[in-house]
Amino acid sequence: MVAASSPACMRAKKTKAVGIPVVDLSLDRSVVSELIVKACEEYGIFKVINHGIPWEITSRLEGEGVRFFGKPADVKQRAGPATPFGYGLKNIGLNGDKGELEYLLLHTDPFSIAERSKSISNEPQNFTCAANDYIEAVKELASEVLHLVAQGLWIPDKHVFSRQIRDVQNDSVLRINHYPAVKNQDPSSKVDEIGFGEHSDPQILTVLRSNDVAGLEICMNDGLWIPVPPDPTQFYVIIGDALRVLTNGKFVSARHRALGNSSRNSRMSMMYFGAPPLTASISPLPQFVSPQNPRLYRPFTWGEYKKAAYSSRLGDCRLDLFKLR
Ligand code: GA4
Repeated sequence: MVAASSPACMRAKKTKAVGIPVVDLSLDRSVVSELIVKACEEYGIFKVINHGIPWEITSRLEGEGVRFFGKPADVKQRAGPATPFGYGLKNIGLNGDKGELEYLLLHTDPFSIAERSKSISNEPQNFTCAANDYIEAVKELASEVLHLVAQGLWIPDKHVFSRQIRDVQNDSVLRINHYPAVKNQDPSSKVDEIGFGEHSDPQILTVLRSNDVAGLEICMNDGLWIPVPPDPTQFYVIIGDALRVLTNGKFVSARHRALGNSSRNSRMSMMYFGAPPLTASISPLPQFVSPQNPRLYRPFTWGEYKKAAYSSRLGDCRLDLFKLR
C-alpha cells in the first residue's frame, strides 16, 4: 500500500492522458536539439526513436537478465546483497526502502562487470560481453543526446555534458529490474503496491528500456502521474539531478516510479545511469547564471552528491540539501 506519509506526488491517484515527447533522432539536428531541450524543460523525460542501437545488443542483455532471474532464489542470492552493487531482493538502497522487485545493480566499469559476472552467470563470459556491449551502445546514445542538448542550449562546447560520462573514471551504473508476474491470484490485488517508489535519479541522465509490460509513471508539475507506455524497441531518456544543477534548474529531473506489477507477465527494465567521475564538480554553468537567474545550487562534487543520495531515503528531495535559495 502507498503510505500516508509519502510525498504528495506519490499520493496523487489521478492519471491523465498526456503524451511523453517523442524525439526522432534521424531528423535534422537543429530540429532534434530544440525538441530535446523543450522536453527536458517541460517533462524531464522523452522517448528516442531511430536511435541506431541494434536489436541484437538489447535482446542479448535481456536474455541474460531472463536467465538470471529465472534461477532458484538461493542461487541468485550468491550475487548479493546489493550494498550497493550486486543482486537485490525487495530492499532498495541502504536506508530501509522496499519495493516489489528484484534487481541487479552493477558498476559499468568493465573490470567490475567481469568480476560480478562470475556470480551472475554459469557462462560469465556471455554475461560480461552482453553487458559491456549494451553499456557501450547506450553510452554512445547518451553522449549523442548530450551533444544535442548542448547544441539546443547554444553552448559552443558540444562536449560540455558528454565528457562527464565519457571520462574513463566515470561512475555510471547499470541496473536490471525484474518485477515478477502475478501468478494464480486476482491481478487487482497488486494494484496499490509500489514496484519501485517515487524518486528522481541522481546522475546526469538515464537511458531506460523495458519489455512490453507497463508500470513506469512520471510525475507532472501539477502532481499528476502519467503512465509511460512500454516500448521494447525504443529507449526513454530521463534527466537526472546532476543535469538539473548544471543547467541551474532550467531542466527538470523527472520524478518517476514503477507500479507493482499486476500483469501475468513479468516486467523487466534495464537502466543505464550516466554519471561523472566522483571528483567532478557539479555546479550551474555560467551560461545559466545571471542577475535575473541567480545561482540556485552551491557547487558540490559528484562524490558528495552520491554520498548524500546513499544517506537518504528513495523519495527524499536530495537536491534541497544543496539549494542556495
Ligand atoms: C535511484 C536511481 C538508481 O536506481 C540508483 C538508486 C540507488 C540504489 O538503488 O542503490 C538509490 C536511489 C537511486 C537514490 C537514493 C538512494 C540510492 C537507493 C536509495 C535509497 C542506483 C541511484 O544511483 O540512486
